[in-house]
Amino acid sequence: MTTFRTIPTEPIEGQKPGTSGLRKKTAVFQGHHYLENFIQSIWNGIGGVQGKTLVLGGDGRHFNSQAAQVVLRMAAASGAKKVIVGKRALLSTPAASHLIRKRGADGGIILSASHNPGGPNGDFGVKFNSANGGPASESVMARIFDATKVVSELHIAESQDIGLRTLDTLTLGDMEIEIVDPVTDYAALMQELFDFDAISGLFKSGFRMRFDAMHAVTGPYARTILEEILGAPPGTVMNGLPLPDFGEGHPDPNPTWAKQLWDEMMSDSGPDFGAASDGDGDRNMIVGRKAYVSPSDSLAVIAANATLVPGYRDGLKGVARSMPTSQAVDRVAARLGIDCYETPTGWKFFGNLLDAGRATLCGEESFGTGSDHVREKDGLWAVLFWLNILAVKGGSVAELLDAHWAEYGRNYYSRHDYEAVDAAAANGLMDHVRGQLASLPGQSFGALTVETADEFAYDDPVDGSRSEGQGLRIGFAGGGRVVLRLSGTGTDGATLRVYHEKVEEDAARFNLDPQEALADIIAAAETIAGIKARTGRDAPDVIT
Ligand code: VG1
Ligand code: CO
Repeated sequence: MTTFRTIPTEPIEGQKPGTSGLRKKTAVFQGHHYLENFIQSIWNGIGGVQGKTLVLGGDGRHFNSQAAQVVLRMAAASGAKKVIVGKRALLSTPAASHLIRKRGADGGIILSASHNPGGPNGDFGVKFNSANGGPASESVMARIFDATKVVSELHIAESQDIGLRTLDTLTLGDMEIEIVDPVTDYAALMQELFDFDAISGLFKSGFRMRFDAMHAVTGPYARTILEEILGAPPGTVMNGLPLPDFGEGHPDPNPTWAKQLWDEMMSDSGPDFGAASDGDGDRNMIVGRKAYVSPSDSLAVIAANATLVPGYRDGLKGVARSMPTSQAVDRVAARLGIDCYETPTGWKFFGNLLDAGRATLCGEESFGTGSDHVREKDGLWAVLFWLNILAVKGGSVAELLDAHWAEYGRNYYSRHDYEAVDAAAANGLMDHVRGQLASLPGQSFGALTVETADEFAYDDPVDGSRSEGQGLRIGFAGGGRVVLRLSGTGTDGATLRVYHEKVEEDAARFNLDPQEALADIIAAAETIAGIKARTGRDAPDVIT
């Protein structure tokens, strides 16, 4: 007999979800009632889970299993009908999104702090997704946050070990727990969308690839799909074993943190194609031999070539990108004669556009690309998209990029991150720039003249909701831009993100180092924002 308890609790300050769920230091999540308070507040914020079916999984980081047990015990105590959980409580974020949709579940909990480091000294996180499979909207998250401020009791089944290591169906009180293989349904979906014969033919022809799973959740997915189903040689997947601390790494697929892969790809004898994915499997980095594909360009190339891929043969309904993402995809959309939406940062803003059939592809400059096949960004999906395009078109990644720029022009792009900056200094910097917005248009910085300057606000065309304060943007004559915003996923002080973009139409200048090509934009950002003086930093911590 399962015993349920009602335990009094007190609200804990600061449980405000950010860009993607609630992220805190692991030790904070492990603190007294911290996780329990937040989970109870999710239930309370969404009107309870009585009779509902939920999906549950996580990226395998430290505290994943223990937290999954707590979620199950709290779902049972609040009357949930069923929880579908990945074996060992593992599910990548896109696989969880797919499972919610496929099973018609009412929502899901994803235990992940995504690209943030894990382990006892790292970060932990909890995301809540709605019945459409996507991150809950701002208004739902606001109700959950409100619930954290008044939570007074916790409902939980008494402590016990719920075995999640075998594919079984269990019960906890009246609640059913169905344990599923995390990979099977996701792999089947990929097989529906992509030409697996063409991709396996590519591998048979001797095409060499390296996929860096960064010791995070995509290891098992990549091994099954790339090596077992598509026949890529064993060893194609590196760092494929998920580890609770990601092997002491930072599971963020970019040139800085996927250094081992990067070095291999930048050598003359490197593989033909490289890719990496993040902690929870929703991000991707694409890189060819000596050819880095910026995420913004990746989105544009995918959009331009989408009809080569079976799942997208009928064309795109529209595309969407987050505001700081480069405008490379806008040019493709214009050529295709389809709509291009500009949304605030964070995948939750794409949900309505995807649900309403207004956009087929979405992307963010932060290594996120996805489509209407799920309601999250999807790392392996993007990798398979590139493989499918290369298999059909032939040629190298570098050639594909060159051909794309020759057709559309190149949007040089770079993001500079200043991490763990003093929060007051970071807010001061934003205020300083905000104060100049009205007077910037018409001013010149070197050869650049400001045309527009504003603080981005988004009016959702589907539900009419308005989201304000979504980043400061300064537009220059000729299409260059600087965007500044503060991160909503960091857990140390503030992280300042400065996004730079410049449009190049001269083919003789398509192969510059982006930092060089953007030098005048970067200098203008420094002059306007006083970044060095205000952050006390000489250079960004991470450049992508
Ligand atoms: C960052 C990225 C944003 C992304 C978010 C979640 O947010 O900039 O584009 O959607 O992370 O990605 P922020 O607020 O720190 O800039 V994931 O893969 O970490 O869930
Ligand atoms: Co992620």
